Amino acid sequence: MPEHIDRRRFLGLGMTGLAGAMALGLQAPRVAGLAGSSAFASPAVRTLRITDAMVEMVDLQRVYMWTFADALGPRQPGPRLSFTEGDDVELEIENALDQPHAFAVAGTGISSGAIAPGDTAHVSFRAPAPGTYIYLDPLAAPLNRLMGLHGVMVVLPKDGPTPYASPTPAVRRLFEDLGSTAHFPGEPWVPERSRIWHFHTVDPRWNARVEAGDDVRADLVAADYLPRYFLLNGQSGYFAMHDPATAPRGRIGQPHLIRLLNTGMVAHSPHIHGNHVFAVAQNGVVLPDARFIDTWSVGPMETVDWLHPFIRPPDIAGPEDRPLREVVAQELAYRDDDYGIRQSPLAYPMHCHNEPSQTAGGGNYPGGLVTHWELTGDLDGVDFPTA
Ligand SMILES: [Cu+2]
Repeated sequence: MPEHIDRRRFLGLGMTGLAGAMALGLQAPRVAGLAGSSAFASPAVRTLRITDAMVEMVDLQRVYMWTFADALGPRQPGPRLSFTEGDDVELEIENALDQPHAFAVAGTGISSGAIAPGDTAHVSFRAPAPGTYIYLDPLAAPLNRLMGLHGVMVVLPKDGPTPYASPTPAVRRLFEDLGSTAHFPGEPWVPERSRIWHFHTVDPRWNARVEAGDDVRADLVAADYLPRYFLLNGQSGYFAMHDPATAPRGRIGQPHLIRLLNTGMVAHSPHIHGNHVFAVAQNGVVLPDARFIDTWSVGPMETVDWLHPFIRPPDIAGPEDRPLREVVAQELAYRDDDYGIRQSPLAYPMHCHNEPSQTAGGGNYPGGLVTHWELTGDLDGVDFPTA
């Protein structure tokens, strides 16, 4: 009987996993981005179990999925792996399912090869160049990945002002300018201010076939795929939007890195409001320029890193020599008395411009791939008042 993952929980863990996380003192919703994953710091041996789970979608439908589990239990997506460049990593991969599976890191030579049902493989590697990686089961592509066998691996450099070991001059300049120039007043980027936006799709017709024990042909899945759920870090709609581990949050002058990746079957066009961002790396390559954009296509199995500058939103009119808490004091003081909805802190959406992805279950809006970022205070360190 597969474990049940309650889609609505912040942690996205099964009940056992949730209790386990609490026992370990981990507060996943609070330790966001890289800080969250450092709880599993390298270079210890780490076991990933390839298993199954019933995963609750945003409309309460339960979908059979495959997943990588660790000591905290199964989750969607799999556990985040975080290393420093040059770390010696040792993984044990257990295959608890009934057909061959594998572990590989896309874009690298790291692979377990096929693991027979019930077997365990050992994978040793040295953490590759700093960047954002997708790990997955590459067998029966794209079926095993779409069934849920995927996760994120982040590698950080040993030091330096950027997330990369060998940044291009433009990207190095961008990060060096943060907190040290008139156009980016405030603080430099620090690794703790990072988020991951992991996109995925679910077509439950295929999951049901696999659950029923059918021998599903991967080429048929690719030819007849109709996504019904769109996930962001394993969640959708309200739950993706309000998970502090997903939504960047800070004052003006506290830049964030956002690592976007797509393990689903359709391309996404994430669009961010309030600030433009800089695209600094794509598919493992640090970009030669730092393009200032507000939307960017992320196709299946692609990655892109965004530097979100957290500047004062240029769309807010008013004297620039006065703090926002004075310029928009009336707006920040607004509170809807019927619903208790506040306008402070300022929140700006990120949604996907491929509109069907904003829905769930064939039309429920806004139940799809959507989140936001929050601006909590001014450059001088004073938080906005809340009504
Ligand atoms: Cu938009």
